[in-house]
Amino acid sequence: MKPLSQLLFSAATFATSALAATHVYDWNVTWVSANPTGDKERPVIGINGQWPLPALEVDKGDRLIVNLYNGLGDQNTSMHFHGMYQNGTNAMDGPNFVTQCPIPPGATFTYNFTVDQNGTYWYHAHVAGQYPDGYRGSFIVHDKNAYFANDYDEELTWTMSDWYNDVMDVLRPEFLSLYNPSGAEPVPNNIIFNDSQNVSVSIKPNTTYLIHLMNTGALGSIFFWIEDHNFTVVEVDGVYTEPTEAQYLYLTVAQRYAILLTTKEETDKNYGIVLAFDPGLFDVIEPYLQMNQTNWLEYNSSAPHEHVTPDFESTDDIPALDDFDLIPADRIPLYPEPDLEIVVDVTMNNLNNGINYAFFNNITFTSPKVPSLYTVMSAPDEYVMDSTIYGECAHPFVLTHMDVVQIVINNVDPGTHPFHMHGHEFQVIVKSPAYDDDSPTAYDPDNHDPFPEFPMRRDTSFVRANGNSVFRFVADNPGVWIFHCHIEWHLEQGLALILVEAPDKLKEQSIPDNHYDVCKISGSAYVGNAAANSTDFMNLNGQNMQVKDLPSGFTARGIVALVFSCVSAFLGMFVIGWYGLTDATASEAKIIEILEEEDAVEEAYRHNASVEQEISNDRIN
Ligand SMILES: *[C@@H]1O[C@H](CO)[C@@H](O)[C@H](O)[C@H]1NC(C)=O
Ligand SMILES: *[C@@H]1O[C@H](CO)[C@@H](O)[C@H](O)[C@H]1NC(C)=O
Ligand SMILES: *[C@@H]1O[C@H](CO)[C@@H](O)[C@H](O)[C@H]1NC(C)=O
Ligand SMILES: *[C@@H]1O[C@H](CO)[C@@H](O)[C@H](O)[C@H]1NC(C)=O
Ligand SMILES: *[C@@H]1O[C@H](CO)[C@@H](O)[C@H](O)[C@H]1NC(C)=O
Ligand SMILES: *[C@@H]1O[C@H](CO)[C@@H](O)[C@H](O)[C@H]1NC(C)=O
Ligand SMILES: *[C@@H]1O[C@H](CO)[C@@H](O)[C@H](O)[C@H]1NC(C)=O
Ligand SMILES: *[C@@H]1O[C@H](CO)[C@@H](O)[C@H](O)[C@H]1NC(C)=O
Ligand SMILES: *[C@@H]1O[C@H](CO)[C@@H](O)[C@H](O)[C@H]1NC(C)=O
Ligand SMILES: *[C@@H]1O[C@H](CO)[C@@H](O)[C@H](O)[C@H]1NC(C)=O
Ligand SMILES: *[C@@H]1O[C@H](CO)[C@@H](O)[C@H](O)[C@H]1NC(C)=O
Ligand SMILES: *[C@@H]1O[C@H](CO)[C@@H](O)[C@H](O)[C@H]1NC(C)=O
Ligand SMILES: [Cu+2]
Repeated sequence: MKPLSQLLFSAATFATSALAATHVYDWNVTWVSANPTGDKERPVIGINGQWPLPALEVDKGDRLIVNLYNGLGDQNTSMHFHGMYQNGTNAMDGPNFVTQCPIPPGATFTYNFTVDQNGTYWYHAHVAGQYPDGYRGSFIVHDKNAYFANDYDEELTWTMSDWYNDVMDVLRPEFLSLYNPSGAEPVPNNIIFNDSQNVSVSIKPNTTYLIHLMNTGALGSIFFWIEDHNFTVVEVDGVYTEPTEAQYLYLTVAQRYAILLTTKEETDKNYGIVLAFDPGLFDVIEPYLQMNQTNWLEYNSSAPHEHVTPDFESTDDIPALDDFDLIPADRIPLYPEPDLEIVVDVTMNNLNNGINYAFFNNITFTSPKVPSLYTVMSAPDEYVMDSTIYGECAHPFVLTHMDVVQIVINNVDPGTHPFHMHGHEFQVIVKSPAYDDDSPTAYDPDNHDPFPEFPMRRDTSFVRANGNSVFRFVADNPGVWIFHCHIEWHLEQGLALILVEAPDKLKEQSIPDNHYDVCKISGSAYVGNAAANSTDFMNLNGQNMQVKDLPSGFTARGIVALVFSCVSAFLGMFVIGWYGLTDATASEAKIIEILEEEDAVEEAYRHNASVEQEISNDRIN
């Protein structure tokens, strides 16, 4: 028998009432090493010396307390519990400079909230492109009252993700660079299943499994299916759906599904669990990139494990379930006509430093000096409803409590963008097809398909190339919520805005001292407006602004030409800049400054060649 002290203190989980438990985790976040693909051992971000990261599992109603110690040494960090509404606990949401200060090395930040939701979630860093370094894990909320609670025997969690052989500290500066003016995203090296590959999942015959699926990747959308097995979708992003049979699913990064799968009665054969990248997300398909990956539903370990070769001409032919057709099990009808409509155009373009950025209505998200939640907390009541104080380039929209809000997204970009809203799920009431590059099509309020009667709701929904989408939700959760593209590269490029929801009500919430302590340690301001002015909230002098625009007419190709001409001039091969670049601009000065370092010349040549290659690929696509 264990001594009493151990019985009391060894378990991190203890019941606080007959119903709800409190789970306390002390997580030490450090660099460890891993090689999930067999390709390359690389640094990854682990927890308590381990990677893959722990799978979080709680029951609905439980409290979760994570004491997060930043043991990385060289990077700030944070944690976001993706899909949690953080209703009443906005301070626990995680994004840096939105609801908290970055957690510097050596500091501990405590996340503490109750979970009153169902289903399939995940957790990941929300700072400086960090989560693709492996800093993400699954988070499952069990619900014994689920309508399908008695329809399954066992429960499984399968994650899927793209995988890079290089760390973000290498990839990020190469991506956000003058030498990558087209903004071509780094293409992953591989695809992984449950942080591994070629996994055999040993299952029992004639058994029904509830399987939680999630794409925890940075960029790649993934088609998912199981050879010769159909299944029933019962949940998307934490929202129960009416049971819907499916054969193929499509998961963008950050999307989740829960399915019921009944295994066969015979055990003579194993079946492939197949993951296939959507090539549409990648600018170039490097020859080394394996586009699909087989794992096995293993009925019999001594039967063969055969690789499945998807027999589709192209991924366009994969008849994946359209989530737009799903009906939420609670049958919440279409929300009424909106009180507030936010219309945003999505574009990508270069700014004056030659770097390619992403924009909502010409604004690329630029962090305020003070986390916006702390601006709400420190501002006098008469200012909180004025979006000015949150900073122009944090792109704030102030919402009134209980308003019906409609977000219209017009994608004036040839890429697919999976948009994620913190603090809510939203109804997806329009999801247009893709359009050609020469005819991006905006949502037309006077000419659209009828809205669904019971629209599907989720927290991450993608907008197709050059298409549009309309989301609706009720502003019933006071908080500052970031709304952003979940492709981590695009978030780094600034494809985000903030919803400052009912700041007058939000002021009733409190911020633990520990959170402000972290600001003090990291040297971040935590009172005042976006410019950290706490004496005059309407004075935004000194706020962080986005980089200036390029001179008009300047294009990505122009920058390539400029870099090329500078390199050539440097080498003495007098070449005049193309595209009429007679005006020596700040970016040219910058290029020259960079090129003054001799090593950079060779580097520039290499990049220049690959950029031109990518640009021509862009044109072909
Ligand atoms: C975190 O882990 C590192 C590496 O194992 C160790 O040096 C450090 O003392 C740990 N810190 C805490 C607070 O647990
Ligand atoms: C998985 O199988 C593929 C194809 O056989 C192989 O290339 C890859 O190295 C395997 N991955 C691991 C982690 O063993
Ligand atoms: C961490 O955050 C602080 C406060 O914003 C900032 O000054 C510092 O540069 C950041 N450190 C890194 C390594 O990004
Ligand atoms: C977590 O939050 C609850 C509710 O606000 C509070 O009572 C409790 O003391 C907090 N625990 C920690 C460790 O911060
Ligand atoms: C897959 O990963 C989850 C954690 O996310 C773990 O619980 C499960 O056991 C793993 N399954 C297999 C088959 O490796
Ligand atoms: C499979 O399960 C069903 C229902 O649980 C049962 O009726 C049937 O006999 C089982 N079949 C076999 C081969 O065990
Ligand atoms: C799965 O569903 C498809 C489409 O409805 C059907 O053609 C196929 O036969 C089904 N497969 C199995 C194994 O039930
Ligand atoms: C969560 O589960 C409860 C049953 O436990 C259900 O009534 C509710 O509708 C579910 N929520 C969603 C968003 O599906
Ligand atoms: C699957 O991978 C193979 C080998 O890389 C490739 O030839 C095939 O086109 C891929 N199919 C799909 C649908 O991804
Ligand atoms: C964005 O900038 C373009 C070009 O300067 C302009 O035509 C357009 O109206 C701007 N859009 C918004 C929403 O401000
Ligand atoms: C937040 O809590 C309030 C009060 O209980 C409730 O009315 C509202 O629906 C909740 N919002 C979300 C997004 O959970
Ligand atoms: C804040 O605003 C006041 C009044 O406009 C101004 O005098 C002061 O310099 C500002 N402080 C900062 C830090 O910008
Ligand atoms: Cu995007």
